[in-house]
Amino acid sequence: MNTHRPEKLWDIFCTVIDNHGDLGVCWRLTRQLLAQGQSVRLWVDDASALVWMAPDAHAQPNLQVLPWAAASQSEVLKSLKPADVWIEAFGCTLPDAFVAHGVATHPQQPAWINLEYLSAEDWVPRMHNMPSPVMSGPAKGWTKRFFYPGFTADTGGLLRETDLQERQGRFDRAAWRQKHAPHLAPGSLLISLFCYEPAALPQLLAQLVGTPHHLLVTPGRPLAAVQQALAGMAEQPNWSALPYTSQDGFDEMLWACDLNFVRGEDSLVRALWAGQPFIWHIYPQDDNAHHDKLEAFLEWMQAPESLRQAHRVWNGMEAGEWPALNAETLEIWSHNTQTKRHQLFGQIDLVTQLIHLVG
Ligand code: TRH
Repeated sequence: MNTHRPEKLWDIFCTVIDNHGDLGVCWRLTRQLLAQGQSVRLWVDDASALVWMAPDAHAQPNLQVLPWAAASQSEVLKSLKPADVWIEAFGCTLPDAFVAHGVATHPQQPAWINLEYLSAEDWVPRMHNMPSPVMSGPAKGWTKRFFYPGFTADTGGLLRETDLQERQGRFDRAAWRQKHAPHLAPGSLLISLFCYEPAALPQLLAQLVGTPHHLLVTPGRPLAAVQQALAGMAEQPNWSALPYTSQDGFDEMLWACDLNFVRGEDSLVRALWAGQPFIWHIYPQDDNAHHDKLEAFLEWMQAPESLRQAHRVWNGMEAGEWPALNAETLEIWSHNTQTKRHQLFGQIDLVTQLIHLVG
C-alpha cells in the first residue's frame, strides 16, 4: 500500500475522560501522522500529561496542540486553514461552532472519521469503515465514517511506527536493567506493573516474596494499589517506584522486563510489540461488558490455558489461584506473544490504513 500521498492537514479532537489512554492513543496517532509527512492540529481539553508523555511535543514541526475551547472561539476559527481530515477520537463530539464554521468554509466536506476503541470482538470487522450519515445540525447531509482499530486484517489495524523494529534492535536491554534494577541477581525476574486495582494484586505480591525478582511500579493508580496491598503484608517483595516517563521510555520498560502487566488500550498494544509475556488489566465497565471483550482478546491470542486463567484471576472474573510464575510458564507465554507479534507485523498498521482511507 502506498503511504507517500500528498500531505494533508488533520484536525484530531480528544477529550480526556480518565486515565491516560485517550491522550496516549491520540498522541501516538499524531506522532505517526507527522512521521508520514502529514500536518496535525491536536485539540485537547487537558493536555497536561503531554509534559511527561511527549516532552518533545512543542518542538514538532507541522504540529499545533490547541485547547479544546479554542475550537469554539470565533477569532480562532476565522484564521483556521480548512483541514482535509477531522478525527473524532472515542466518540467525543466535535464542538458545534467548529462544525458550523467548517460547513460554511470548506469547499467540500473533510474526511470525517470516528476513531473507536480497540476490541477483538467479532462484530468489529463488520462495523469497521461503516458510513454514518449526519442527520441533524449544521453538517446535516455530511457523512462520518467509523474506524475500528483491531487485531485482524479486516479491521483498521494497530498503531505501529515504521521504525519500531529498528528502535527495538538498537535498544540496550542490559544497560536499562542495570540502571533501573541495579541489584537484580542473575536469573531474577524483572516485572513492570501498570494496572488499576487488580483483585489478585495481593496474591501476586505474596508470591513474589518467595521468588528472585524486582517489581517496577508505575506512578498513579498502580503505585497507590501496591502501597495499599503492602500495608497488610508482613514480608515485602523487592520493588521500586518509577517516575512518569515519555511514551518512548514506557516502551523501553516493556522491552526490558521479563513480564509486563499492562492496562487499558495503548499499553496493551505496546506490550504486544514488546514481545515479552504480559498480563492485561482491561478497563472495567459497569455492565461487565469488558468480560466478553477480554475473552475475545484471549481467543484471538489463542492464549494457552494458564494465560487465560491468569487473566481471569487478575481481572477478578474468577476467584481461582494465581499461577506460579516459573520459567516454564513464562516460556509458554513468551512463545505465545512472539507468535502473535509476528502475525501482527504481517498486517497493515493503522496509520497506513487511515491515510489510504482518506485518499
Ligand atoms: O491509562 P489507561 O488506563 O487508559 C484508559 C484506556 O485507554 C481505556 O480503554 C480508556 O477507556 C480509558 O483510558 C479512558 O491505559 P492506556 O490505554 O495504556 O494508556 C496509558 C498511556 O500512558 C499509554 O500511552 C502509555 C502512557 N504512559 C507513558 O507514556 N509514560 C508513563 O510513565 C506511563 C505510566 C504511561
